[in-house]
Amino acid sequence: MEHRIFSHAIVRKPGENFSQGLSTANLGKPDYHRVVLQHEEYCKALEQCGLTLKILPPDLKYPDGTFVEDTAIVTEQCAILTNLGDQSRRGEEQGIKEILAPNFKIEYIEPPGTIDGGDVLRIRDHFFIGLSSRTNLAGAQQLNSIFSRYGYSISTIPVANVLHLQTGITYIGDNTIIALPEFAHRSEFKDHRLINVVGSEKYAANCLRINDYLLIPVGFPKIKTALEKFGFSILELNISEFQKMDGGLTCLSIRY
Ligand code: CIR
Repeated sequence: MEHRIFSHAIVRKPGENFSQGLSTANLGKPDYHRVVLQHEEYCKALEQCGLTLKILPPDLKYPDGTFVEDTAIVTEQCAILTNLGDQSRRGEEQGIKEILAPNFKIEYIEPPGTIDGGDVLRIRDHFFIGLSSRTNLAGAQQLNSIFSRYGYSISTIPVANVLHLQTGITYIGDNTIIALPEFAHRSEFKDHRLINVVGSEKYAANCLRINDYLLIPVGFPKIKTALEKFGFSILELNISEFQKMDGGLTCLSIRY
């Protein structure tokens, strides 16, 4: 299957303690008022892409809980609840399970395996799993045995210089990837058309293709120009406050 048509997404509103989440960015403290506005704009963009949203309320137990992508891997056939890599985020998946359980066969990653959904990059029916500070080999092996029952394949990729695999590479369909050099030159991707992301635009390596739209972060003109010729409707979003907490466009939703 070349590119999935998505009809739904789950998002969770950021809570007032959002700035107490995990961060390595050194970009300062997010402004909560702007966090809320940017999240609302993000939700509107998803709706513009044709998605029906399930908007969960903030959960103050989990300052990083708005980064829902990390909690579950949803395919056409099943939903896998991850065992999040950082202890402080374990349990975020429970609220997501309630939404997915009526419609999907639920599978689980269990200790000692850990996976953050941000480390899972799907290209057609293959899943690349980033081995990162959050996702370990035991998690990838569990995912492999789950996916082998559903006809999906996986392989692993080391992640060294970014938080998650998807922080550094996006598949936009049509056999095309956007990637940082760390991933762009790997043999796995040699048959793909490549859009290189230069160092000064590193943050734009995480974009989000939804149906006929491509969401990109605002303020990265080189990547925008490179993407304009692909014929997507490009939606530029300001998510500066989420960048301060190491988050990007994909992390803020689970699409299916
Ligand atoms: C964390 O460090 O877990 C959060 N502050 C950011 C998670 C971003 N998630 C993602 O890229 N999928």
